[in-house]
Amino acid sequence: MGIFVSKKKIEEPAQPEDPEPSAPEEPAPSAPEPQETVNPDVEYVVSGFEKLQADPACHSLLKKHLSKEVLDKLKETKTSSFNSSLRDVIQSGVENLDSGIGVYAPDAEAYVVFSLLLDPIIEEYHGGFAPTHNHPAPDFGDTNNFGDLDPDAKYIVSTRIRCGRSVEGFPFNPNMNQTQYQDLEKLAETSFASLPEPLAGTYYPLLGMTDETKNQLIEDHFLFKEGDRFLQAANASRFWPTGRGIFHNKDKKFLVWVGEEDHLRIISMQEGGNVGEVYSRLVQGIQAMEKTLKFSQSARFGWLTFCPTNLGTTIRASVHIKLPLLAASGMEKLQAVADKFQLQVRGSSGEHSEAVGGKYDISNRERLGLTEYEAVEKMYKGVEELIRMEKEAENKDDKKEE
Ligand code: ADP
Ligand code: CIR
Repeated sequence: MGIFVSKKKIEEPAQPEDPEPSAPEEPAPSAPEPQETVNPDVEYVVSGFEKLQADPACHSLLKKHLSKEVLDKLKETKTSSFNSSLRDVIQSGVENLDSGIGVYAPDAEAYVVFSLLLDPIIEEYHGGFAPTHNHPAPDFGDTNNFGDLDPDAKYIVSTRIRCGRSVEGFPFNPNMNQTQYQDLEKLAETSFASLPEPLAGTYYPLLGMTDETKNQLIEDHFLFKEGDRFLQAANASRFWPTGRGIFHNKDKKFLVWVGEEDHLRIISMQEGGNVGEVYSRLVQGIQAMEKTLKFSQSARFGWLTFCPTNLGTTIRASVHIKLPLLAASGMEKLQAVADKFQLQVRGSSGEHSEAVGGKYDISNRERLGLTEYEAVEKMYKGVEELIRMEKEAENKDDKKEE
């Protein structure tokens, strides 16, 4: 397990002790200097700012957008709902200097109260979603428009589309207590019980799961990894494994994560490149769960999530793909090609992992300011183009050999 950074309590100011009664002939002792209240959260963000600035290898959006001016304006700010501070927002990025983003929203109100820092990060991540923009209404479009990206099964190993949901009435991770995790899990289980075939299945709580089962589920890409240091530093892993678990249907093509980064992650996945099948199953799953659960939404940001990169549609549509020629020089080079289509390249075990056996995870990068349909389409069209480029490179190689 990685580090765990606890939320420190604000210490009471030291009280001066009552002076001893002095002898009448001696001068009265002077009153002790009033001591300044030390607020550890403010001290943390001030030194955190310096730590970020001092590390030339840190390239997070937090470092880029936390200017001295923004720090000074926000360092004493708190949300009224949960008393969350700037420290709660930036702690993950300060403890993990290799963060890409570095911030989380400790509660829904933080998106408004800390907008001076979060708005520019959101704008940069989600392709120019400016403070004046509003996220469009949910629109899944016609799921049948997407076909199989790789009918010959030459490049794409598997396809997965997920979304995140927060359940109304529960705070985000750092403000959840143990009972709330248990209550959230119970609510989710009630919802799973109402799922129709072929989505129906079983919920497996992490509590009591053997290490063997857990590790197999992780290795097979079904379950979240344990001990994510980015989440731990954001105070998102407290009371682990209470209230955490995974639901899946019989063929493990429809899955739901409970209590990880978001309250729920709804997932559809299968082998091969049939995006239409994967997407339509996800839409069915979301719509079935909406019948029993109410999810948190904001007029400006769409579906609300813990990480600002997931706001809006919360859709990450990905393929596990092998593109040996385009990836010949590694992940960074492939990312440069993928940037043209606003795609994100991850390793084969998810974010912050390496590409094993030349298998990359390529997904839409933006989730906010576009519809669900458009988010999937970004991945679809981009990957279609990458496969075309790989084929072109294969043809060039063939010509060289002739
Ligand atoms: P998330 O997708 O929820 O943001 P991760 O990047 O950690 O989180 O991925 C979660 C898991 O899903 C990892 O095991 C990852 O390898 C797996 N995964 C992602 N895309 C695919 C895919 N197209 N096929 C199979 N597994 C996938
Ligand atoms: C980071 O900043 O790298 C982690 N907190 C993860 C951010 C989510 N990543 C993403 O690009 N969607």
